Amino acid sequence: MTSQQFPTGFQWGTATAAYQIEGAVDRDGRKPSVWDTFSATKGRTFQGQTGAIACEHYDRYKDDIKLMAELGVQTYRFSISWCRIVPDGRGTVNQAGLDFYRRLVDCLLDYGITPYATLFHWDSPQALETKYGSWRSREMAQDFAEYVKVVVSNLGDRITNWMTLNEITCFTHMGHGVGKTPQHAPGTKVGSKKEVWQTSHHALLAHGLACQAIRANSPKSCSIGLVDNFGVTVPLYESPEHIEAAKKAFPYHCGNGGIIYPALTGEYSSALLEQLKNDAPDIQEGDLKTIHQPLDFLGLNIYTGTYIRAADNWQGCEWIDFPKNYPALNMPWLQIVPECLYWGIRHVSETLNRPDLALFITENGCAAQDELTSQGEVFDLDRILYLRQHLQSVHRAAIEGYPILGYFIWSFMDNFEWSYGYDKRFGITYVDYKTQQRIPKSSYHWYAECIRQNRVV
Ligand code: PNW
Repeated sequence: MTSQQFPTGFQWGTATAAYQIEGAVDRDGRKPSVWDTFSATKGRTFQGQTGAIACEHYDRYKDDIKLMAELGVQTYRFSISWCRIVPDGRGTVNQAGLDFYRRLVDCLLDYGITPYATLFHWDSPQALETKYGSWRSREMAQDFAEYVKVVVSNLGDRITNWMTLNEITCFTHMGHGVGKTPQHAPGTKVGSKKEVWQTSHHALLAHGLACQAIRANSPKSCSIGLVDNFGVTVPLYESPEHIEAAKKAFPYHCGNGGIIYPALTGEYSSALLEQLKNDAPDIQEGDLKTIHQPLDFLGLNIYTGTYIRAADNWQGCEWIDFPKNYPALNMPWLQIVPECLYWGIRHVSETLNRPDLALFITENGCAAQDELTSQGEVFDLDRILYLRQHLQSVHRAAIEGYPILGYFIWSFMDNFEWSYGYDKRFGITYVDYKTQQRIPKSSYHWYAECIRQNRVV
């Protein structure tokens, strides 16, 4: 057998998100999202950059999808912008917004690429932030479900793979802060940690109500997932005691105990609740039942991990800091921990006791300091190094029998990296922001070969 061969049917893909690539923020009836407002506020993003133009994907989607088809991917994960579909957040539906995504999806289907649509990737309608503080209010969950109903009843004939919300902790915990200004939109300071936890609780409710709305309104049988960037606790090395310690540490992380536990088990992890004490959110009767919907898959966004060792303390585990000069890529949090993908997959299956649940790596990738040569090429050898090692880790999980069905590289092309603006490039396709030219990097060609051979090359 050829080495590092993936199981037949393994799905190869790439991922993007609406605000990071589309631009065209005031076209065809779209109204502002919190990211338009936040990035236009002085001092919030790198050099005051915004997603107003981004990659002009709104107008260039056909060429982008053609390039994606040449790459050979079977799947594409993108997000739908709430403020294109329901520009005020609730109320009037904007037909032109639906039409854009219909054209986009039809183009994908023409090339035989299966669409995976994320219904929310951080771009809340500004109108709802102004009206009631978006995720600080329970009303947001209901309004989200209404928007989801519109999308699914209009596009559900051609999209059958849905993801509700992307990375709940990023737009709740990183968008609301106590004391200091948060790094993500809406960038609101709140009075207590409890209020922050309340925002993620509302997002979980939105997830639950959205699942119900999808099942009730999809014209076809479909599959539904949640996408989370949970914390991967990696054993210092693979001895039985460190593996045990990494498992014990797992439910303490806020994205694990506070997001995937309630979504998958119907309970916040007891480890986390003990730690939160009075900071835990208020949970109304029936909330956990609403949040705990049957899921067809879980999407894992994994870029790095944290090393854990066994310890003689009450938790039985200890978090280890990275030493100075530990290998990292071009992002403050991007320490290279290739085993993180294997352990992320294994922990979700085993620690949450869900060996049946289908998993996708819905994001994995890295920022590198890409340089365009005078010949107009980008030799991103560091990205290939990173991706190859991480894919090997996915491969290990696959051959050990974990239900990992596919892998999406973040990202198909360089894009607006939130508060880092265009300073950080995650794409396997280079975007020249002066000309909007797309230039496949070495990693694009490498990935095409992996897909062609269905193995890590
Ligand atoms: C994800 N961390 O965010 C998002 O889903 C993407 O939109 C984003 O472009 C991509 O990863 C790269 O940043 C993350 O602090 C934000 O570990 C923060 C972290 C990880 C992922």
